[in-house]
Amino acid sequence: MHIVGELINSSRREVNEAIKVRNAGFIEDLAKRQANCGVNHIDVNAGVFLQEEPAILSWLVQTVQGVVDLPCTLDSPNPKAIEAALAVHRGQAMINSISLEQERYHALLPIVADSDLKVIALCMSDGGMPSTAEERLRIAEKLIDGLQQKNVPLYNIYVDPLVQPICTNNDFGVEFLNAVEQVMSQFHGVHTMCGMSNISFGLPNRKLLNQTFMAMAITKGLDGAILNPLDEGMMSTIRAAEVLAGRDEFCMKYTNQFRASNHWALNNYQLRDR
Ligand code: THG
Repeated sequence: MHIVGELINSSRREVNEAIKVRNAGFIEDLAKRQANCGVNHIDVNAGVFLQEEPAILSWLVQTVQGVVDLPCTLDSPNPKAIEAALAVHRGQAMINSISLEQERYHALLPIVADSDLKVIALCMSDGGMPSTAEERLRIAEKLIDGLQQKNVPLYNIYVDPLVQPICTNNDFGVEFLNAVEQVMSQFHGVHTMCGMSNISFGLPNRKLLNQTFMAMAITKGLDGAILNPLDEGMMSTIRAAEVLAGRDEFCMKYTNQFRASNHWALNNYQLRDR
C-alpha cells in the first residue's frame, strides 16, 4: 500500500495558523511524526492561500524535506504552485491531482508530460462528480489514455475513483469499490489512490467506517491511500487486510508492525510473568 500522509493541509486550522506565521517547527514535527509511521509520500496543501500558494507550497516542500528523506505529494490544481514546488523538490514528487476538468487537465498535462513524476488521476470531469463505477471508468480511461500519449508510464499513474459520502447515496460505497476493481483489472500496471475519510462524512464513529471501507477496498485491489497515518487503528487495519488479501509476503509487514507496537512489549511481559 502506497501511503500518503494527509496532515499538512492548509484547511486544517492548526496547519493554517502555522503557515501564516511560517512556524517551520510545527510543520517539521508533523512531517517527522508521519514519516515515523512509515508513509511513502507526505502530502502538502496550501490551497486556502490562493495568491500566496506558489510561495507557500515551495516553503512547505523545503520545510518537510529539510527534516525527512521522503518525497512530497503536491496537492494543488494550480500549475504555478506545482511548478514553484517542483523547483525546490528533491526525489520523485507526486502531483495531486490531474482530472478531466478541462482547465485543470490542460494546465497540468504539460507539467507531467515526458516526466518521471507520479500523478494522481482524479475521476472528475466538467460533467460533475461521477456516481456510478461506469462513469468513473469512462473518465479514468480518458485520463490514462491522455497521460500515456504524453509518455507518462502506467506505473506512475494513480487513479483516484473519488470517494463520496455514503450518507448522501446508498450506492456510493459499492460503486467506488467496483471502480477500483475494474481499474485494477482493465489497466494492468496502473495504481489506485483515494482519500478514504470522505466515505464517513456526516455519520458517527467515522473511524470505524473509514477502516472497514479500507479493508473492503483492499480486497478489490486498492494499492494507495491518502490518510492520517497517526490513526493506529487505520494502519493496523491496512496491515491486517493486506496480509489476508495475500499482499504481504511471508506476513513480514504484519509481523513487523506487531513487533513495533506495544502489543509486543505487553506480550513479552505476559510471557515472562507467567
Ligand atoms: N483525493 C485526492 N486528494 C485529496 C483528497 C482525495 N486531498 C485532500 C483530501 N481528499 C485528503 N486530505 C485530507 C486532509 C485532512 C483531513 C482529511 C482529508 C482531515 N484531517 C483531520 C483533521 O483535520 O483533524 C484529521 C484526520 C483524522 O483524525 O482522522 O480532516 O479524496 N486525490
